[in-house]
Amino acid sequence: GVANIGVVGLAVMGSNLARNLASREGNTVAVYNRSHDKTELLVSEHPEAQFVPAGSYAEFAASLRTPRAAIIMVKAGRATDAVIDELVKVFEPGDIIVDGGNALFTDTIRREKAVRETGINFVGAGISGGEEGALKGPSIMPGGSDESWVTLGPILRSIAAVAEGEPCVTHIGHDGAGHFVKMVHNGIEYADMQLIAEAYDLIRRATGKSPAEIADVFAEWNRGELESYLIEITAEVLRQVDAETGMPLVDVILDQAGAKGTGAWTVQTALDLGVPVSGIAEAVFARSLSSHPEQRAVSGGLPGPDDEIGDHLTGEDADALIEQIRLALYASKIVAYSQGFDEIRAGAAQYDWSIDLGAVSKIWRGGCIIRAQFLNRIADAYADAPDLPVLLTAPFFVEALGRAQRAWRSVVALAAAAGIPAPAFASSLAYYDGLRAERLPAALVQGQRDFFGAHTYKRIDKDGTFHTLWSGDRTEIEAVDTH
Ligand code: NBP
Repeated sequence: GVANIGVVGLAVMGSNLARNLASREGNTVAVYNRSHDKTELLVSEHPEAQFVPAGSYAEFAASLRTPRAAIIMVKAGRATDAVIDELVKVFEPGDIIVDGGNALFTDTIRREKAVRETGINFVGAGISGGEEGALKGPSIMPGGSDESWVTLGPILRSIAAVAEGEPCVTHIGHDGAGHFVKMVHNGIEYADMQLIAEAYDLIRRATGKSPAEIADVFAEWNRGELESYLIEITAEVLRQVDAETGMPLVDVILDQAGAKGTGAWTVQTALDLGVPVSGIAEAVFARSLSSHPEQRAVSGGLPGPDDEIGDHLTGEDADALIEQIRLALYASKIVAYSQGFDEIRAGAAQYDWSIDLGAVSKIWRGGCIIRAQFLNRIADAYADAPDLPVLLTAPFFVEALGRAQRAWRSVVALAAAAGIPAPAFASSLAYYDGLRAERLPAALVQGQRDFFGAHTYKRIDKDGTFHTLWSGDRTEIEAVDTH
């Protein structure tokens, strides 16, 4: 074979990734797609590219140099399993199969185990950045064995986005680690987008500013500590005018948010791990609420607050509120990222991955949807304290939260008083105050649990496990710990 890397699945993502690979010095790319017309189209549209088209899996395998390496970019789920089954038949021990689709990490763990039996390496790699990222440089989160990373590392480094001179790819950890981290990336993306949407809604409803005027606010924010791809594109979307009606595009788009499921995976996994990713969960639920028009329609008669915002704030008052909202957004964003990294930390402990959290934050600085300056601060925090249990307790973030908290509280209070839903702002603040609290009412919950289920409790003043004889004389006994 002459090709050093192959791509199976030539829809948008696969063909762009194949073109990206072919554009790098020294790469010759074997390409295969189930429906052969896509393969022919790609090759004929890009005569300059070093492609070796294959009409069958056997031809594909024959066109690859050993040890073979191939990236699968097909629809996640059954299609991925079907392609793996075919590749395993034509590949040999030592070869590498990479799944670059959006697989659920537990599927990746299962596939890695099954493929490893054949002596072939299987690498689940999260790839972020959409179509453009695939073509010009994505952020890549590969899992899999150390052995496969030796072959794969240089190839992936050559096609990844570059941030501050460093390629946005690192070997995340074994088996499903890469897809796990990609999943959490998407969860954080949901939270970030929801927080931005809440900020926009609050500004609009409190100041009456037009979407175009709010676009200017976001463009301004993008020059400061909030600088990020998502803030940048928010300004672009808000500025867009609908050609047909002349209205702001945001006002003609149906207000029902779609989802492909990776946000829900992040939350489901967090529930299993017992990690409170409340900001991410609110973002996922906010999309769910939006997509139930039949429920929203019948809720029109629900009473709102007496002090619904009457007159819009103007001039300095409006400016002051916008600054408060900016701070609330920044603080809530810190919480969302902190919760996401908490989930990665917990996942690593659960699945026995050794994940460098600082390296994860660095490969998100370019190519992916949540790329932002801010990620450098996260990298700094983990450089100073690699075992930091809660990201937001790093000095830099403590300072930022301290600076923002008054504004954050005012904004959440305003939203509640005015009847404007701001679930991600509110739950992020509640999480922050939960972490801060010296005592939590969890003590009462433990008492309730002991009352109805004899679930026992621990005491603050001595070791042991205790139970009060609630239905007897209500004396306390020391319980045998059955856990
Ligand atoms: P799609 O997710 O739309 O999948 C289409 C591809 O899957 C085609 O090449 C199709 O072949 C192939 N395929 C199917 Br469907 N069933 C197959 C089977 N049984 N055997 C062989 N091939 C089969 O493509 P995409 O939007 O390019 O996404 C590819 C992957 O990348 C997905 O896992 C996606 O989640 C992930 N991803 C997408 C984005 C994005 O922005 N779109 C971003 C990041 C990751 P055919 O041509 O013969 O039907």
